[in-house]
Amino acid sequence: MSSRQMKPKNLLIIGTLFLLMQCAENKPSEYTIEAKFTSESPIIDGLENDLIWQQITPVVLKENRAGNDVQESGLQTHVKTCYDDSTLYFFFVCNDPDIWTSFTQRDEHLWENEAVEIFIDVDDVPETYVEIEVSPANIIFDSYIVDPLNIDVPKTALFNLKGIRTAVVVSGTLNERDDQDDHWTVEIAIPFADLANENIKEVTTATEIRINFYRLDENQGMERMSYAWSPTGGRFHKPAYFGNLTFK
Ligand SMILES: [Ca+2]
Ligand SMILES: [Ca+2]
Ligand SMILES: [Ca+2]
Repeated sequence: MSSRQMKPKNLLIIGTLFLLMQCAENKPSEYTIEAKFTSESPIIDGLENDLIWQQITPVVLKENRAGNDVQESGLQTHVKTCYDDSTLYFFFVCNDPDIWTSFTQRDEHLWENEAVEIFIDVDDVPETYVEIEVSPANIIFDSYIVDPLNIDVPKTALFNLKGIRTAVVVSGTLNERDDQDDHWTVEIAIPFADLANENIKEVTTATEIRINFYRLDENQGMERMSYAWSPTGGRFHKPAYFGNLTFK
């Protein structure tokens, strides 16, 4: 046997590792978020004082790479969701000592600064889903991903959610990097009709929806962080890790 040939024991170890990696990729998500119905639609103004938001307990994002809880409350991210007959709503609270972004136009690369993100997959094809980002300046990036491993950003970003509405409130001073900010909130409305695609003609509360929430945060003097509801361990574009959105 030449030194370049693997010993059977080594092959077995590599094979086992490969299988374990496959299992990790395909593990059904334990993450479920339940959207609560509201007959009174929240007002999209970035304020959490709508009655429905008062009735919902948020989910909390974790450190995406390590999968750990965020210990420091001043850095935590909370997300709520609800729906009415036509629309899905989301509310993010991002605790943040340093709120900034340089982008001013739709579909610019918001992920290079600070942003919250929602990935929504409404059809049976894991490779196709909508990516939505909102910056602290209330700029939107929206795209329709068709190949998570090979994303053509200019092309996928041509997709626009026609009826999306967003609002941001900054509690602090946007882009003044040297003072101490508190938090920023993002309120988002997405019509169900905007989520239909070539694989699914109509999206309703009967649709099996897979979803994940993320946030990118970078503060003066601190390490750049990424947060996720269902942590992916690395890049965000891993649909196998998306959680489930259910309706009640
Ligand atoms: Ca509101
Ligand atoms: Ca920040
Ligand atoms: Ca777009």
